[in-house]
Amino acid sequence: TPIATSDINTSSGSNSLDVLIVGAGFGGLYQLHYLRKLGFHCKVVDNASELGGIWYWNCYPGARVDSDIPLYEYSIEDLYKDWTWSERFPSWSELRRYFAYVDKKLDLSKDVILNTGVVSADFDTKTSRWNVHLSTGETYDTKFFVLCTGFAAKRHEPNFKGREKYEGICHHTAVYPQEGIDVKGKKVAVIGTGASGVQCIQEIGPEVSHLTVLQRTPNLCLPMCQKKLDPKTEATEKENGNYQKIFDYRRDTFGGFHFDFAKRDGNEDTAEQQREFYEKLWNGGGFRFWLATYQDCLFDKSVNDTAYAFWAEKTRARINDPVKKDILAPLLEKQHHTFGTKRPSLEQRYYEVYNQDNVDVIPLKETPIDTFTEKGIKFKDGKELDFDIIILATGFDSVTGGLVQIDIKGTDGVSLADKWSKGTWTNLGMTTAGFPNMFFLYGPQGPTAFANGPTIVELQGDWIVRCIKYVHEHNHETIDATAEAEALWTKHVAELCDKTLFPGTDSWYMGANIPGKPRESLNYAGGIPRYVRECREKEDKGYEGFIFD
Ligand code: N01
Repeated sequence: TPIATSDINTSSGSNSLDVLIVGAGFGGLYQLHYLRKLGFHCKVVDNASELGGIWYWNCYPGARVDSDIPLYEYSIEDLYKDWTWSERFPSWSELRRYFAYVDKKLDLSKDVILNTGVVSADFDTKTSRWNVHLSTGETYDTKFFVLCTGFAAKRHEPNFKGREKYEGICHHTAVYPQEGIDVKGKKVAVIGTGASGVQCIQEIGPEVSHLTVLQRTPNLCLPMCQKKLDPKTEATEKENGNYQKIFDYRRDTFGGFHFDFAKRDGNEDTAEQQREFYEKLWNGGGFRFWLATYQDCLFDKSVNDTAYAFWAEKTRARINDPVKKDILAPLLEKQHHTFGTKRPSLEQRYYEVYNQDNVDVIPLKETPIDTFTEKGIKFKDGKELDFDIIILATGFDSVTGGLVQIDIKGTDGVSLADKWSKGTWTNLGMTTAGFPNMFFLYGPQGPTAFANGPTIVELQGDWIVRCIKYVHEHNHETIDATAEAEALWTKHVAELCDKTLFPGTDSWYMGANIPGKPRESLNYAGGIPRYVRECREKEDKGYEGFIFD
């Protein structure tokens, strides 16, 4: 809810702002809307040529969200009451239309600078303001600097040998051409089977002449159970107040969804009861099998094993070829990782695609890539395959990458990239010491990747808005995290994660997908209610763990 509407604009000059926000996705636009309501003079800067953040860039075939409606939208009544979704899990194009609708309703675009990157920023200790340098050559000075870059703003393109030799079409899913690529009748390779790879593979499999999937690790995909939505039912749900109830409830669940972990351990149930429970979760679709399962599934390997075994049995039954079965859905004895410690993707017809004669899968751990060639890819076993198109679904330098790729220098001139080069340090997952008046949301050491985006974006967004208001109303020049507080927070985040099974798996959650990146818990594993409580406590104590100037 808006806090006040008084005119408290303190900036002067056309390139002088109260708040410069980076990123025009869910997070940045939320900041813009509420800070502007308070009277702050704000601008959002984004590289893209439309609003939507991640949904602008990730327009690869089949891209769609993995949170069900109405979770994946703002909980602002003015917005949800007049918007109708067509599918339970909307596609990227419908999400883009949603952003255009939000823009129109909230009149956002007039304060968004598109087609423009933030290249660098430095804090001027004399004026206590940030100088923010844009790709256009312009510089803005701003009192507050809020980074809403999301967790996937920097794509990861592995350094494949010979990549420059390849003469065919090659794109990463996160910069897929906006106009698409005609894959019909083409020989296509997809490298990577994370969420992006899975969606792309199931979409293009039926269209291409031949598809070769290069899989390093199997994705433990769950059934999406997609369905068309009925506009009349949606309208009734809103009238009955059910949307509002869901939005309220999502703030009280571990992951910001409209379901939560069961309040019992796996071994409290008999094998038969477990099976019945798993069936129910499985048939409910979405992330239920992951985030509404036994409360100890991501802590206790023996319970996790029962979930994995159930998953493998269900999945193997859908794959005809015994070799593909073992590559895509290995039995428990040969599992690559525990269930849920890499993000499971939601799939619609993913496994059936591999039953088509024109679809092959190559297990890269057994048959590694040697080099890209002019026409395709050569493998270490000597096999060479030609492709018209190679799609890199190889993921992101997640969570921290989008922040440190901007050259941000704090009070002592040290860059954020240098500060975090051996490990990430934050206070409450929204600030970092030595970078006054700088905030980030949906970033490191917050619930980020364990949470539904819009839920956490609103919760962190509200905290940041209130904090900026507090600094302003108390006539402070700056707020900065103390080194002690961020050391404690960083330790707390690591301890929470260490109790889980996550550290045992190489995943982007742990920074383990990027060569040389520190291995650490990039996300807060205590769940949203606890996180919000901890942030609120500091706030209620007059921002304990922060210093003001
Ligand atoms: O990226 P990923 P993503 N050689 O890192 C493989 C969100 N998202 O873009 O697992 C060969 O998950 C890598 O292999 P391995 C969502 O949170 C959401 O798919 O590291 N392969 C893996 O298979 C998601 O989790 C949605 O062994 C290499 C793949 O590339 C996150 O974004 C849709 C390789 C990368 O998978 C990231 O998903 C899309 C190499 N050198 C994304 N390097 C929805 O909501 C990496 N790989 C639906």
